[in-house]
Amino acid sequence: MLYSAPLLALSLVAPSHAAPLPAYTYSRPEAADPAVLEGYSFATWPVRASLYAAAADVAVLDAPGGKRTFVLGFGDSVRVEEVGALGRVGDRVDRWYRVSGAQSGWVFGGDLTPYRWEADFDGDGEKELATVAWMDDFSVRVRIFEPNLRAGAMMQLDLESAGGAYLSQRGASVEAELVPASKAGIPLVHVHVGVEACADYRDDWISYQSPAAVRIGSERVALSLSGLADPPSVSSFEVEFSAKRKTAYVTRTSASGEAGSQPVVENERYVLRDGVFRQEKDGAVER
Ligand SMILES: [Ca+2]
Repeated sequence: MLYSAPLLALSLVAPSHAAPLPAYTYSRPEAADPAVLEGYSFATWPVRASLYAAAADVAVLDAPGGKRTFVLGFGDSVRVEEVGALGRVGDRVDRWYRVSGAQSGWVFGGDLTPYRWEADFDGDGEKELATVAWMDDFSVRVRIFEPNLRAGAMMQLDLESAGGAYLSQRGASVEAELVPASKAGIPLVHVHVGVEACADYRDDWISYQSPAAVRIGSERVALSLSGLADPPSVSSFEVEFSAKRKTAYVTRTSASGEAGSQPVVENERYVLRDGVFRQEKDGAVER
């Protein structure tokens, strides 16, 4: 399941603005031999795609697997100029891309991500940089970087992949967005991991908060909700944040699909404390 053929066709007819990007996928069947490059599924980014260095110190090479000529900083933007061959770096399988940006050259796809934001996550008046990227072990890493702190002021939090259990595969697709403070009370990185249909999926909202006296903070899973699409058995959820009250209302709906059974609807209320939405039960907030 490589996406290169249709996407390359798309990019040929794309107008001056970039075509929508494919889903940010990284997966392989559980039973597949990790050594076989063709067993992996991953997003093939089209020419003109805008991507970002997912980590610090991303190497720009003079050729795929060649000599390092430049190093991209965390979150630096690049544009895809040419889609190269399949390759492996360490345990990671992805394509090589010739990119333009701070320096033209070849970058390994595993070092790039479509997801990068700037926001003042901890509310100290300075913006942090955040990226979301698949890791070699099929976990999803949320990195948050303090540009004005000394080198190494990078926080990271790894989320286990959902979406694979029902398909006997490792990895899945990720969709991520920045939820602004105006919506949730504090900025959150929202990460949805799953696949299109017939699978488990999970939504996590990640916060970054710093103690007042110390500038470097910590990432936390502020809220984590799981669903299942395995018709006729289905469970889903909806979340409504209140920035003003710093709360989250979760409505869970589950249906077994058995004849005569009604969907079960449950409502939960969460209160934001120390960067985490804590469930309120019987008027008390869990610790
Ligand atoms: Ca900040």
